[in-house]
Amino acid sequence: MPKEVLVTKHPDDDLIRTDRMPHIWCPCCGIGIVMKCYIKAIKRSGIPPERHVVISGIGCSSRLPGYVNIDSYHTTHGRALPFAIGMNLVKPDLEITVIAGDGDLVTIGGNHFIHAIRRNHDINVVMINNFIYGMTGGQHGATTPLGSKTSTAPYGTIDNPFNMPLLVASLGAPFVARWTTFHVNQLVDAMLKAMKVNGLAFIEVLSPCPTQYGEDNDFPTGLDMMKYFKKMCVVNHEADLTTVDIDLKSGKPIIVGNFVHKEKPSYNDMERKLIEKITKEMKQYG
Ligand SMILES: Cc1ncc(C[n+]2csc(CCOP(=O)(O)OP(=O)(O)O)c2C)c(N)n1
Ligand code: SF4
Repeated sequence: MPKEVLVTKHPDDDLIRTDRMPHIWCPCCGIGIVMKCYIKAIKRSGIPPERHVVISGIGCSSRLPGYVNIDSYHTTHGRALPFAIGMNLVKPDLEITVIAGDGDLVTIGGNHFIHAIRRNHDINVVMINNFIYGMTGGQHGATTPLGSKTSTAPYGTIDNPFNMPLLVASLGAPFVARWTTFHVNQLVDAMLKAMKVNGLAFIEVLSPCPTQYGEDNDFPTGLDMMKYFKKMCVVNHEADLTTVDIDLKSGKPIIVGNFVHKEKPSYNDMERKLIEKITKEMKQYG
């Protein structure tokens, strides 16, 4: 009879801060799946872990960097991008990924977000869209689907949400994708593509928050939302982005895919060129 082998170590333990466990996330929350995908992407990227940096703001999603065993920064609510931009300008060789919640990134942090995309800073941005402010009690934000019941809209929201892929593509980002926590392989692949992009790469990841969103909106468990993603998602990399808004009430399919993948000079490229030009001109004038 083969001898029983007791496994005491998980293959990803080297990239997890196991001393921080147990984590804070609720059972069936999708954030842990995103973390697993990010760790896989780091391992497959060919870039050594010491060159990866992960930065977040504040929220349930923003706790993710605290559990990954690489250099990580848990900053202030909505301000992960200013930290990331500063780091990218000073240390352009680092592979910087911002992972944050939808509330953090585009509700309070919306202004930083649009300008970071416009200038095309070389940063990977993963937005975990659980449709709600999870950590603080289920208030609605800029990505909450119309008609959702929330703690601040008990009769249903009347605010139109952002169509994130359309918004980001319209600002010129060279990489724009949307996946869900159901699409783990596609999400790892999108993260790997994002790491290779020269400029701002954006991935929206739809993720269950059974505690603050699902319970009041017909997805009482995380599994209910995962089943919904499985049933309703349609992969269309060529989708017309004006049509990919999310409506969880009407039976409209959720369009997922790698929608934009193009080359474009990053802010660092433009700055380098400018410095070269000015240096040349200054030399001419002695
Ligand atoms: C300047 C500031 N405003 C408000 C808060 C309170 N706050 C902390 S987390 C959070 C919401 C986080 O929501 P989201 O980014 O969607 O992440 P989730 O918890 O859903 O993952 C808020 C409003 C804060 N910490 N700082
Ligand atoms: S409140 Fe929602 S987002 Fe936060 S840990 Fe719980 S399930 Fe996840």
